[in-house]
Amino acid sequence: MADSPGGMSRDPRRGFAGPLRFEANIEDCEVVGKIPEELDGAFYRVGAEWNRPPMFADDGILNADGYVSMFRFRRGKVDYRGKWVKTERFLKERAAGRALYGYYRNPYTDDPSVRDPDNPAARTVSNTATLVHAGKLFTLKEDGLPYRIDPVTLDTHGTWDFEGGWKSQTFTAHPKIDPLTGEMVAFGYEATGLASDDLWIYTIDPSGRVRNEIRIKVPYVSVVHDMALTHRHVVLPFGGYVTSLERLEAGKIHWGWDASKPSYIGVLPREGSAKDVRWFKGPERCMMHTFNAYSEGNKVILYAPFYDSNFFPFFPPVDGSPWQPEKARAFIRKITLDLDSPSDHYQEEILWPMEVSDLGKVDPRVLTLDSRYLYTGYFDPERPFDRDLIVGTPPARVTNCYGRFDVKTGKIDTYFAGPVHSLQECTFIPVGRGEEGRGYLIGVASNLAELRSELVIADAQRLAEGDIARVLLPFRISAQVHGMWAEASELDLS
Ligand code: V55
Ligand code: FE
Repeated sequence: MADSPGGMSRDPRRGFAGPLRFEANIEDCEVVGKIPEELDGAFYRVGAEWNRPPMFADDGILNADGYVSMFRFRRGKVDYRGKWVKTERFLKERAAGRALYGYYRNPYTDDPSVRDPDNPAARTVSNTATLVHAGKLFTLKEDGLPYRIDPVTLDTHGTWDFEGGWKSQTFTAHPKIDPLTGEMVAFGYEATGLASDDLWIYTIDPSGRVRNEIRIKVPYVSVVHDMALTHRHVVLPFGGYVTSLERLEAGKIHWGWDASKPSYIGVLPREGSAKDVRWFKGPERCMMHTFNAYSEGNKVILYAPFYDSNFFPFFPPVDGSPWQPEKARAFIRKITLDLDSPSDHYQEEILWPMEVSDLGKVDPRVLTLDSRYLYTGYFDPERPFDRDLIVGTPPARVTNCYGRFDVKTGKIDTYFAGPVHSLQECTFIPVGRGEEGRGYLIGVASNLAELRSELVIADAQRLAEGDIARVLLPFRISAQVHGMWAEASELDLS
């Protein structure tokens, strides 16, 4: 197998994506530039990493073990720590010394010693997002309950059901925290078991207690991966992916893609009930992540980087046709949901012509409100990039820029990471009081030439000026799915 000049193997399971089976702790990381002294808190991130080879070689990476890590900022220095999320599943597989769990979200494919299709949440890998609410840190995955994580040691302290108030078997990876009230709105889908059409929405007060529950039914069982929250409404987008008990009993991976299915966006008042849900329909779309939404009169405006079609090659089309990479493209869309309209269709506008990464953020202080700036990564082919470093079939996606997309003027302010770097999801760190957009934009970059990871830190109002600082790790860290910033005062950090 020929290696490229940078030592990058052409085998997509080696090189930068090769297995990592260690936990790590660095006090006072190497830094270039100057870490802002005003930052006192932690960047928590989680991703998927196989602790041992998967049972099935064609399984999806979304089924790999959760690995949680932190960059702790304090007095101009940064410490790094990374640990496995010690889920029930992780501990059982470690004791057995081999994979016991089969395909992504299909318990029928599990080893008989652990197989329990009546309790699918017990096999969650908790690999998708980190959450801080009411003084606690969690890792999340949409097929199970949150796992509670010690914010200093990153040790795992079991699952959390909000002191019994959370009744759904599942908890979304994308709850939303209202910056004006501190309340969290979250939901679980497949709430009553495998392929169930129950979706339950909860409001959790700032002290972490469940205050309200709304039980609704979905038009068809699909991935409801993210949501949006306005100061008045809950927004639930989904489309395309399908499952059924028959599919699962037949031993297939949880989702298939059905291009004939409409996309749906549900809207309901935050204090409403099942009869208040309005389902707006649209064409084939792969609706994974949102940026933000707001309510204006009887309209809800949603900004979201939805894909034209199926993003995931390992969730195959149900009609046996091949996965279509040219349709797996995300664009920044503005979607209008008019609650006064007799039409059951949503209106959609593509705001910028360029393809973007669908892992986007806004300043968390303007979540639920009419926000101006959207932040996400993209690949700018005009920038210098060493194309020999792109591996795999289909080729690994590269993100060499973060953009701040201004929805008021259309302007893009761009941060460029470097000619051998691929950026993971960005995170916005708010600074000061009130003013949207004031703060830092940070994220992990894979240095594909040196097989190391770097944390980049830029002034979010001066992205084109490049780094303020970079934290250089002496090793690769696994690809993040999602991460977030927490102030030291939100957690008991010492
Ligand atoms: C996503 C991620 C998941 C998952 C389902 O990004 C959807 C979308 C990391 O796990 O299980
Ligand atoms: Fe996500």
